[in-house]
Amino acid sequence: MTISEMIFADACKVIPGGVNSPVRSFQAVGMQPMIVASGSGDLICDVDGREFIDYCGSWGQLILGHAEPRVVRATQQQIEKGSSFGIATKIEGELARKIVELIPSVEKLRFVSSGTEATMTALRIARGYTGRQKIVKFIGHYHGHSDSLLVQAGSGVSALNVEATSKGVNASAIADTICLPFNDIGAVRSFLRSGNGEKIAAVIVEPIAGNMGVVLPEKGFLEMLREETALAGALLIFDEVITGFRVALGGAQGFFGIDPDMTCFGKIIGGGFPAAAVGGKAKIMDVLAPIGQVYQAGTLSGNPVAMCAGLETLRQLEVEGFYQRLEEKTKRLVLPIEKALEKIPGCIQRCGSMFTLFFGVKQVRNKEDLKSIDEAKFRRFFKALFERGIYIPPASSEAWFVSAAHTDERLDFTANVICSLLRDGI
Ligand code: HOZ
Repeated sequence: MTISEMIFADACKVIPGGVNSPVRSFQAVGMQPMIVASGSGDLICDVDGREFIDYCGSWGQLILGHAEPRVVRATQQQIEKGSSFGIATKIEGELARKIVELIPSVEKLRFVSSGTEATMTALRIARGYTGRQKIVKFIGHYHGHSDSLLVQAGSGVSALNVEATSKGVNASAIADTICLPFNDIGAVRSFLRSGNGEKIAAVIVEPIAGNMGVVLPEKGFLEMLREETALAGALLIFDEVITGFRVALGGAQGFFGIDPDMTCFGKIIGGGFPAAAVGGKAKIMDVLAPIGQVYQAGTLSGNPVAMCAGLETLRQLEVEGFYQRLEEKTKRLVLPIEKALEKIPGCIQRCGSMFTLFFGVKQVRNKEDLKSIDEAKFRRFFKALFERGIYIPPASSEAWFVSAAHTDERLDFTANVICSLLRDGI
């Protein structure tokens, strides 16, 4: 038995499935997870001393790579001054101002600790602000694990049952959640126009889906959402937990030029620590207590260590040419693979440094298309990469991420390994 196997077996006795988040269990790839001991730059190392080039990057959080020296230093300095106070600090205002400066649709924001909290709070704010109950989400989109948003969700939820809805979700939450197909302009427009629009508090969307693999919005889809929600008096919420500061400094909304009413952030804004936020127009955000009557709170919200890590990360992203360099790195990896994919059924869907390689299909536009992907091939592919020291997210419909720490040498090595696997057949 490897040390990873022994630790995992012990963990299974005290942690359900041995993991604190289901996709980490490697169930989707029919393997046992490695137990990670450390990370540095583009590498992670497990307790058995095996090294992996990491394309998961803590699910997109680590845009600068593992243990980035300046982030480490900033957080160490804060920890020496105290790691949590449960009271206002200067640093949270600084990070809030930085986000407001970079994302024009956000005038005020509140920090929470996870993407789940951010989207859950966004819905509560939308209901409090509009006085309406129902929300619209898209089939296969994943916005964390609050009740209303687990309905027909993506990521690990898709593996549960045909409805992809978790057991234990309140029936009234299901009844109040309307699920529509992503990228279907006609279906969304006719739903919102046929007398339903005025019952909808909010439409929540991943502007670039990242939890059913990377699926880009088709031309006009986000524009239609902006137009129709405004007509219906419903709020438009962008879940930018993955895309925020990933695809561009202005997030997906900057990339596509659409101003949502509210935005949820997570991952990158915590710089490797648990931090997330919900933000939007001041008049909407001011429904939150203590100004308004929508309640939300959290001891670790705005945690100073996470705020330091987030601020230091955003400062580095602001450096001229950062996103251009990241794009070049990603192309260095992706372009040879795309060439190899011309000869076999499969495709890469990408925006900036986030992408997914799908087997068995030439295009994925929505959840329906995922039914045709070749899961068995993905499992063989994952295992082959793993054995060669390359770690990608352990499920076929997740996003892969390139970080600023990925070296050209490791990107080329990865591209060569993948191209030869595709060429030789897996
Ligand atoms: N929500 C993540 C997948 N899209 C998984 C998070 C985790 O397992 O840490």
